[in-house]
Amino acid sequence: MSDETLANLSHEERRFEPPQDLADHANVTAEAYDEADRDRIAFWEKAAERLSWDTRWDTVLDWDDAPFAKWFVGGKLNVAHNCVDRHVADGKGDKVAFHWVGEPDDDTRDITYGELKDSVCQAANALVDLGVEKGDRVAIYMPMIPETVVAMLACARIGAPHTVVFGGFSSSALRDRIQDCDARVVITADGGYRRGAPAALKPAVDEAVSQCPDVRSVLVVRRTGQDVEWTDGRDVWWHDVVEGASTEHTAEAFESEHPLYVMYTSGTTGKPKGILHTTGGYLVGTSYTHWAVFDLKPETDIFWTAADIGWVTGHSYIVYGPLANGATSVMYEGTPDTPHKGRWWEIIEKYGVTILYCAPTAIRTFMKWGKEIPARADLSSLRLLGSVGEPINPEAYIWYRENIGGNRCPVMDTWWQTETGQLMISPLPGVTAGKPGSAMKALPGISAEVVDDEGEPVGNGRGGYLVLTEPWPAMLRTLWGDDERFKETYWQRFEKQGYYFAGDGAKLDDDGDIWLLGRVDDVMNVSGHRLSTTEIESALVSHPRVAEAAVVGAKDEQTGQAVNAFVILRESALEGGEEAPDDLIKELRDHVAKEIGAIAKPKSILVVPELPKTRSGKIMRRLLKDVAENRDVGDVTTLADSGVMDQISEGISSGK
Ligand code: 6R9
Repeated sequence: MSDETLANLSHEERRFEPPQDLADHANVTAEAYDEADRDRIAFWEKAAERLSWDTRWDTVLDWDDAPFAKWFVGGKLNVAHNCVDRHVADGKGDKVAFHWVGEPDDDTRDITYGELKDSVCQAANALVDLGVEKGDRVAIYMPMIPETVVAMLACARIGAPHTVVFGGFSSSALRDRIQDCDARVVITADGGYRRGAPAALKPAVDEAVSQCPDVRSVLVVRRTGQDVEWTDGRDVWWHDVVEGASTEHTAEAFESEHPLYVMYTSGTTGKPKGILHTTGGYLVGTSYTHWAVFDLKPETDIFWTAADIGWVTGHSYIVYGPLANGATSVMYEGTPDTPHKGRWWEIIEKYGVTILYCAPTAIRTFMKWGKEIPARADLSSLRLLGSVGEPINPEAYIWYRENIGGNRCPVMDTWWQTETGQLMISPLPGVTAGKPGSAMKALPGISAEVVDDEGEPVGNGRGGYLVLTEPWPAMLRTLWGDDERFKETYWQRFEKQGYYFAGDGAKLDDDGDIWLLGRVDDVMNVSGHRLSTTEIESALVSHPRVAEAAVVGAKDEQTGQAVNAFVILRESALEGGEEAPDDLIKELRDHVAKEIGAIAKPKSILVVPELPKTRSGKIMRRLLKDVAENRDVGDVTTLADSGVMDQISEGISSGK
């Protein structure tokens, strides 16, 4: 990273100390860093005591066969028992596990831990009746309904690793994933609600499964009541086989390293990568970080991860972490603008949500819609905010803090990956003075470093590659069925040092705090200057008229690569429509030059109505690059809304 790029950092002088009251009662104090530094293994061993083990481990970490880790070796436990049964046994059967909110108004359900236990046992019995055995894979292709959680926990309960596939993915994406992990049973629904209308799921399953001859059963939840095709002998209704099953099921304890789930990473081309997570370490890592970073007080907090379960964020922080901690969570089926743009704030007010965890892309969308919308709701129950998925630009951070957090809630910018399973780099709410735009430090027990091409630490004030230097409990164990690719993808780059290569660029500021710069393949080279997409995007978003920005480097004869920007304007900025886009574009280019330097000035800026995003909110810059380089747009199957690319192309042809 050039020093020019780095210099932009020093503009950010704002600091937010932890609220006094939160700090006084925080679950975790600064002492945790010292404790973990003194003995990382003992630190994680203590964290493992949070769970209920059937058999205690003999060895905390076995790293002899690196990079294949084994955590809590010799230990045995059942994940569903830890997430549900033990809370019921502790007298919390009547406590709400989920306030579930369907997309159609007034379509809500509260599910207690007692009810969840009964449903999970019924589903476990039904799966056993369908012939699912320990170790068999089950694919789950569902909307955001309680049965999705029940299905995941039922699989965990009987030791059958699940693979949840986003409900928004196409039938071919589903087929590839079923085939890659050789799932024999698929759990789905007739459909789910999306943007005010039922969206079908079953036809995609029928199509996918027609090319998966080994799938013998498809278990179907009736959610929308729409018509479905039926294959006798293969398809079974959930209400027939689950709801009639016994609520008694004895959970068997599995080895700590027994596979829990496979999650395929989205947005990459080629064969999907099946990230494998296992039992003990994963539950230790997710439950500890959920408790520490969100300062979870299970008796009083109402926790809401506003994300899809088909994303790792949903797995770790809607399902496993919160349930292991006995939390009460909100789970919402639909989109933020159905039936109106204030839906989230209405939900927060209604349930008294205290902790909100969401993606910067959502925050920037709310910025675009205008602060008047959240201002109409009473958000005073909130005490802590979280962000995940992409770097949060300082502007979005401040907007979130002010307009959602009422200037009293600290913002946890959490960096992690499908591969890491658990939060890795984040502030601690009772300890850290937050800086807008920085994810701050590796959490206690986690070792991160920013290194150069040779794997040497770059030191403060410099940029390079983010690496993780020590194993951690919830780390991926391998890629499903492909140990070689696992080694190549994550461990080969810094093999000599034995570091995990995260694939993200990062820099350390003068205090040694970490700033994420996006994927390393998002770094541009303009006339020999290395520029980060994130930084130019942040500069654009800091202009009052810009809500969202995406930047790509497109081939350029003169400069090697040139900066191409795509921007969405804030709605309030459009009111009156006085200014001609041409003037605005000049103004934006000058603004970037002022914020970063003339070298970063975008060659072109295109005003667009939407940006292409995955359902986890990541901008698919690859597609914008296709547009910028005048190529046909590539695979759009992992886009949340595949019509977006048409809108962008139309914008170009109409000369906007
Ligand atoms: C949890 C999740 C992982 C990639 C990761 C990075 C980006 C996630 C971030 C962030 C900056 C943050 N990312 N959180 N970048 N700041 N707080 O998103 O998993 O879908 O696997 O994506 O997302 O680039 O490498 P996943």
